[in-house]
Amino acid sequence: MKKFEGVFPAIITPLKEDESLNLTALEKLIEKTLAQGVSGFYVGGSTGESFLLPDGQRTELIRAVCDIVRGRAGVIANIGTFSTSASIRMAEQAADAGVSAISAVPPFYFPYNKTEIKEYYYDIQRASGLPMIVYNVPKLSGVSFGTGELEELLGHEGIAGIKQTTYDLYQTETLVRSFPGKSVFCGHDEIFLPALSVGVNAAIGSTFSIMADKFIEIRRQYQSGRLERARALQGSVNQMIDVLLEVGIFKAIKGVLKLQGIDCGDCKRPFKELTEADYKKLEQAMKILEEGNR
Ligand code: MN9
Repeated sequence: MKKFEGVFPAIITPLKEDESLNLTALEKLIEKTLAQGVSGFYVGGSTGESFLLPDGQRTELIRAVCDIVRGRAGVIANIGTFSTSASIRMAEQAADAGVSAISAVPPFYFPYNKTEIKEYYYDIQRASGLPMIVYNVPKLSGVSFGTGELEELLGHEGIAGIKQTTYDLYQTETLVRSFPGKSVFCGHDEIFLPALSVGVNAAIGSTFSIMADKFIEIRRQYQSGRLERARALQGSVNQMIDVLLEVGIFKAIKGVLKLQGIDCGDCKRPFKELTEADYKKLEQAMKILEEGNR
């Protein structure tokens, strides 16, 4: 099974005012980050406002990303929805579009037991024939896995890896050590360097859309043993992330992209539009990020 390595932006979904996909902005975003050296893209995840998109639009997005990327990088699509059958349908459409792997948030809202959740993953994987990356995001899904439960999932042959959107590096280290052949992705950009130090070699992150170059550099510095430089860079991206989180992470990323010349529209309601004061904060943070880099 192919092991993923490198930096994968969890891309935002560029929208026009009528909420249709903005394919021109999508292409610009993909080309910009490919030129910076990203290894692939994570599509239709939390950052992509997946659960706010109407039926069919997530599939349209997955198709569009595959068409733009044309095999130059990996494409991992979150096809997780509320039911096994609907997720299988989306996984089949993603397979048809040519994705490298699928991923899924655990089924949520209803209180499923762990057997139901595990079988959800196995059933989708089996039906689609694609490698599956489990999306562990307890903060948003409300589903928490113990380390033993994740080990059981990763022990299954169809499960190719896991996107660890938790701050629990003890759990992450255990998974990396126990499953050297599987892909363990860091899912929190603010702990990218600490994750590298426990053996993680791949990351999926929302902020890579606006500063992938910085993370690629952190990894390069880490790999060449220049830890102080890597730590300084992590510190400078974290100052930016502090502001993004304060403003509201997904809409703030769209705001920064707009300031960088790629207008991806606003996040869908109930998210509120950015205010003038928000834009000022973002502009200031961008300036500090660039200055810190000189
Ligand atoms: O996809 C993102 N996860 C979520 C990854 O937003 C749930 C992260 O990149 C975070 O946005 C980022 C800020 O906490 O690490």
